[in-house]
Amino acid sequence: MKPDYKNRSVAVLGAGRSGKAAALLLAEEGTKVTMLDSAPEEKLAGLDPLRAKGVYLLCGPAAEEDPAVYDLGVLSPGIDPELPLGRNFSRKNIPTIGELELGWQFCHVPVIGITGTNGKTTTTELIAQMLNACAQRTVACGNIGKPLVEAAREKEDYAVLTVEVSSFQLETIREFHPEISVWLNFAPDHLDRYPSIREYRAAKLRIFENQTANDTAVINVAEDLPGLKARVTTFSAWTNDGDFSLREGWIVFQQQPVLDLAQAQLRGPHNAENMMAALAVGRARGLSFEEMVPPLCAYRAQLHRLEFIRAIAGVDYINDSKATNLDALEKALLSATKPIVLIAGGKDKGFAFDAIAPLVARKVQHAVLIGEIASRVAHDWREATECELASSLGAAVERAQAAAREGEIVLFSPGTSSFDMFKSYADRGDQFRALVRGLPDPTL
Ligand code: UMA
Repeated sequence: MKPDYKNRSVAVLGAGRSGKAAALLLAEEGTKVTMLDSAPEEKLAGLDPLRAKGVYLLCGPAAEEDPAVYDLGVLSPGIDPELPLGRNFSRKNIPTIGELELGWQFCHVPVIGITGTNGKTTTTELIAQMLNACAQRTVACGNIGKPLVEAAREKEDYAVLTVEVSSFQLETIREFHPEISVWLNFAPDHLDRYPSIREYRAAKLRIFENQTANDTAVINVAEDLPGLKARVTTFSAWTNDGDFSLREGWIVFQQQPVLDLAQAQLRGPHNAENMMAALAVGRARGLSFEEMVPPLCAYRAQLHRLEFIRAIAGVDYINDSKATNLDALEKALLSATKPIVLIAGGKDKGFAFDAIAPLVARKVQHAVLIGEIASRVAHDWREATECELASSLGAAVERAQAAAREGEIVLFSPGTSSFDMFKSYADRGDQFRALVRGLPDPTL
């Protein structure tokens, strides 16, 4: 139930997308809102509407040393509790929730929560496209971009909200309770925030915490998730053990064919699993396979996810900049049907690239490595493939073009995040696309 926030004093930590949405909601509820952000004010944008609603802003060192006490803190997902802003706040022992929990308090309709290390955004969009086509009005929100707080307050006639949830958001829930929770997969990630993968996994598992026997959990059969209270539906593209599995190019449900993969725009076993999860969600909401399959097959992947850019001299150039962890790089390698010239590397997030060296040996003819992790990856793959280092993405693209032969692909699938050289994975992917578009075509 929605608490009464009128006249309470609340600190919103982080003036990014979720912080601004939370502050606006609270200001409109009559709350005394202070926004705290470590960045200097000139680096923050879009604050005028908040000031107009009476939100007080504290930035930089003044925010990180703020001595004030509040009734409640609302944390943005990107605030690491171990960094100065988070630490200064937590030492005051003020009750704290995250933006996701605040959004949940204002939800009037059920929620579908989607988590997993990879495929969250694609699956969230698949589910939203499918439900909307099947007359169950919804919006894709949460970690995908539109904060839950914003979606929950829209005056739209939604039947359900389709919410991508990250481990960061789940860290600070209390009563967040999806009627359907989807667990796509799990692999090491965000080791720059968590002490070990145990803490990362524990945060993600909270997606099931408030579910009951009346709810549904849609899970990858490869995952051992003990103690689930909800009804379970399983899926797998790799074994026949799940309720949904693969047979002869079809997704089958309890051995009955339901979706012909040749008709779908998405490619690769990981995307087959994303579609299985969407089918399981629709089934839990009473839809028939006949109505769900056409919108799922029509869905096209977003940019930066195995995005075909162009072919030059018989070589396909693929942008997979969204591969910000090793598991995503592994999936890209597994879905390729041609020999690969790989461009990989970026920020050193603590991944052990030697874990995929046998797959690299099978699939990658040549690797061009970039970023702060480049020489470590070259060392980890020294026996798997021919490696060279490049000092910039431009140089890497040139080297990859020189190395690729007709019938091969140049795959840009970094396997780690971008922040050592770029603003985001999208900026990195946009730059790659522009570089590839500018390459000379020797056959012309
Ligand atoms: N900040 C501080 N002190 C700190 C750290 C950050 O003040 O110690 C401030 C920054 O100066 C900035 C603000 O916090 O002004 C940014 O807050 P944020 O990082 O929480 O970003 P938002 O703009 O609120 O975006 C967040 C999600 N970001 C993260 O989880 C890092 C977005 O997911 C999400 O789309 C958005 O809320 C709406 O729900 C992005 C993401 O990268 C896409 N997610 C991670 C991922 O997918 O791997 C989890």
